[in-house]
Amino acid sequence: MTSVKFVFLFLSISFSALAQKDYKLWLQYNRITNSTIASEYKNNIQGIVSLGNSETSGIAVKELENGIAGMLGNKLEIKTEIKRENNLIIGSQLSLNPDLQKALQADFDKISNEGFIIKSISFKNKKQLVISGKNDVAVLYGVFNFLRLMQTNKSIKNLSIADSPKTNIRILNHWDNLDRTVERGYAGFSLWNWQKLPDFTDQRYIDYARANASIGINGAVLTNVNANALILTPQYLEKVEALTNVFRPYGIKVYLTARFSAPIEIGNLKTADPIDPEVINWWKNKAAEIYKRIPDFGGFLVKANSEGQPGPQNYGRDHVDGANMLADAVAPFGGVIMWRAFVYSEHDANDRAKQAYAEFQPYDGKFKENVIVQVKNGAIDFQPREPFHPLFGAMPKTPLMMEFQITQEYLGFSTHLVFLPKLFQEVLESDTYQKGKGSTVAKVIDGTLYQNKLTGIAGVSNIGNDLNWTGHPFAQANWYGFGRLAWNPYLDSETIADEWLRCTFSNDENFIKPVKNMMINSREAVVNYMTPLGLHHIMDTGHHYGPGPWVSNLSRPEWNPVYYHKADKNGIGFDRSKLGTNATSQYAPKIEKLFDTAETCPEKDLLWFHHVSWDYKLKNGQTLWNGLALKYQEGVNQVKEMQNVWNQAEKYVDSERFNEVKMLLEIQQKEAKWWRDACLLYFQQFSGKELPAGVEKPTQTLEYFKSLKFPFAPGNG
Ligand code: GCW
Repeated sequence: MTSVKFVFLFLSISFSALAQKDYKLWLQYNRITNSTIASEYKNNIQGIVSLGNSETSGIAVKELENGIAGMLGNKLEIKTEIKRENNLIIGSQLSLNPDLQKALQADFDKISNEGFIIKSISFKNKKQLVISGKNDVAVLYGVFNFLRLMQTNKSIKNLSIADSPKTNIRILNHWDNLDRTVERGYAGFSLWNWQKLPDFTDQRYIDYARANASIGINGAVLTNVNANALILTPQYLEKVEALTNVFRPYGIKVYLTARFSAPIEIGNLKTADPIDPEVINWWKNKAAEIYKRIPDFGGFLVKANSEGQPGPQNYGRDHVDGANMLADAVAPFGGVIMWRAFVYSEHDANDRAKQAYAEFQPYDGKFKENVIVQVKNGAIDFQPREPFHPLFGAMPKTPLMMEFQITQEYLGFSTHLVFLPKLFQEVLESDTYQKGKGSTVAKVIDGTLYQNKLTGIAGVSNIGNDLNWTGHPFAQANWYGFGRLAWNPYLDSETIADEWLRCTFSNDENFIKPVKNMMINSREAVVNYMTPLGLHHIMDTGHHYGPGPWVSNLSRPEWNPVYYHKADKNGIGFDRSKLGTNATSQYAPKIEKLFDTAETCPEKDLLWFHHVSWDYKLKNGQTLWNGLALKYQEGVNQVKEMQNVWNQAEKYVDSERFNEVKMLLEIQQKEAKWWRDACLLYFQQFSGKELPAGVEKPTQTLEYFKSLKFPFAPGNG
C-alpha cells in the first residue's frame, strides 16, 4: 500500500514538474549557464527599486523578481528609493523623480503611450538601469523585454532602448463557443469556463493574460465570429466583466463578437435592420449597458452576411450601414468596430477570390472613423500559401487591419510543426505597389502608407485548455511570433524563431542553429507536401483535415476542391488572368502585370493565377507534372530532415517535450506522405503521366485515400 502510494506521489510530482515546462511557454526563466553573462547581470543588478504602486506595477515587480531569481538564482530586495548604485529602477514616467524624468526626457519624446524605455544611466554619479514608459502597462512591456534580453543572454552594457508598438490593436480572435468548443481549435476546449464565471477565477486566465502581455498583445475577442447573441445578455456580461477585471492589469482589453440579429434574438424586436430606429436604439442601449460594467470595453468584431451569418444585407442594406450603425453605438465610449471583409456568396457566380474586393473596395472612405475593416491575409482562406489580399493598399481612406490565422485549420491542425511567422512575414513584406514601390502590406496595416490613425493586427487564436496551451509545443512559437509581429510587423521571422527557442528551450548554439533552420523551413515544407506551386483549398472539406482534391459534391461550388484546382486533361490551375476571371485586375498595375502572365508570375503562385498544361516548362526545365510531383516529394523529404534535426536535439531538451515533438513529427511524416500520394494519384488521372524519378511510389490506391472519413475531426462544430 505504502509503496503504491509512494509511486503515485512520485509520478504525480514528476508529471506536474515536467508538465510545467510545457505550460510555462517562452517564460521558462532557466538559470543562465553562460558565466560571463550571468556575472554581468549580477554586477549590474544588485537591487530593484520599484516606484509604482498600482496592481500593474505590482505584477511587473513580481515578474522581475521571479525572472531574476530563476535566471540568476538570487532573490533581490525590492526598495522604493534609490540609495546606491546598480539598481534596476522601474516605474512610469510620472513616478520617476524630476531629475530622472529630465534625464530621460529625450527618450520619452520618442515613444508612444504604450512604448517603453530600457536605459543604463548615470544618476547622481551612480550607475543605474531604468525601465520606464508613460504608464504602468508600458512599464510592464519594458520589464518583459528586459527579461527577454536576459533569457536570450544579451549583454546589458550601455543599454539604450526606446521601443513602441507600430500598431494600436494587437489582438487575438478566439473562435470560442459558449459551450466551450472552439471552432478550428485543436488544443482542447475554450479557456473560458462560462459555467464557473463570474465567481471562480481560474489561474489560467491570469497566466493567459501574462503570456499575452509578455509579447505586447493588448486585446482579446472572447467569442467566435460565428456569434451567439447570448453573450450580450446580462447573465453573460457579468462573466465577461469578471474576465475583463483579470485582464485589465495586464493591459488587455476585452472585445466581443456581435451577432447582427441580436436585437431579434435577445431584444424581442421584429427586425435587425440597421436603419430602423428601434434597432439603432437597442444597440445604443446595449453599448451603454456594457460600458457601464466595463468602462474600457474594446468594442465589437462582426462577421456579417458571410457563410450564413446574419447581416445588414438581410434588410437590403449594405456593410457600411451595418458597421456605421454599430460604430455610432460604441463611439461615445471610445469603442471600435472591427468589421470583417471575409465575404463571398454562393449566389455570386464570380470567382470567390474576387468577391471581397468587389464588395468592399467601393466602400472606401464611407465608414465611420471608429470602424476598421478586418481583412484576411489572402483572398480565399488562410491557405498554406496565398498571394496577399488585393484589398491591402486599395482602400486609402479606410483603416484596414490584418487577420492572420494562428490556429492551423488548413496546415495540419496542431499535429504539424509549421512556423507561421515565416508565412506572416511573406505577406507583410509583399509590395502592393498601390502608392508606388515600397507600398508594403506592413505599411498599410501600421498606418504609415495612408496615415491612418486606427491600426491593428488580429490573429485567430490557437489556444485551448491543453496543458501546453497550443497542442503542439512548437505551435507556442506561432502565438509568440504573432504577438511579436503585431508589435513590429517588420521583424524578421528568423529573429523571432531565435528568441523563442532561447526563451523556451536553450541558448546552446548547437541546438539553436539547426532547430531554428528547421523552423524557418517548416512553412515551405507544408506548402510542398500540401499545395505546391499555387494550389489551394484542396483539403478534405468540412473539417479540412488531410487531402480531398477529388471532392466535388458539395452544394456550394466554392466549397469543392475541384473548383480550386480545375485539373483536367489539358492541365491544372485556376485561370485568374485576363483570359480567365481577371482577378489579377484587382491588384495595382505593376502587380497585375506580373501576376497576369504565366511566365512572369512567381512560380510559387503559378496555379493560383493560371491554368497551365501538364507539359508547361517550369523555370528549372521540368515539366509542370514532373515539377509538381517533385515538390510533393520534396515536402516529404523536408519532414524527414526535420525529424533528423529533432533527433539530434535530444540532449538539449527535457524528455517530455522531446518525445512529444518526436511523436508529432512522426505523424507529420506519415501525413505528408498521405498528402503526396493522394494528390499525385488523383492528379495523375488527368495528366496520364508516370511519376518522375525520385518520387516514391504510393503504397495505397486512390480509392483507399478517398475512402478515408473523419466524422469526428476536431474543430468542426
Ligand atoms: O475558413 C473559414 C472557416 C470557418 C470560419 C470562417 C471565417 C469562423 O472554415 O470555420 O468561421 O472561415 O473566417 O469566418
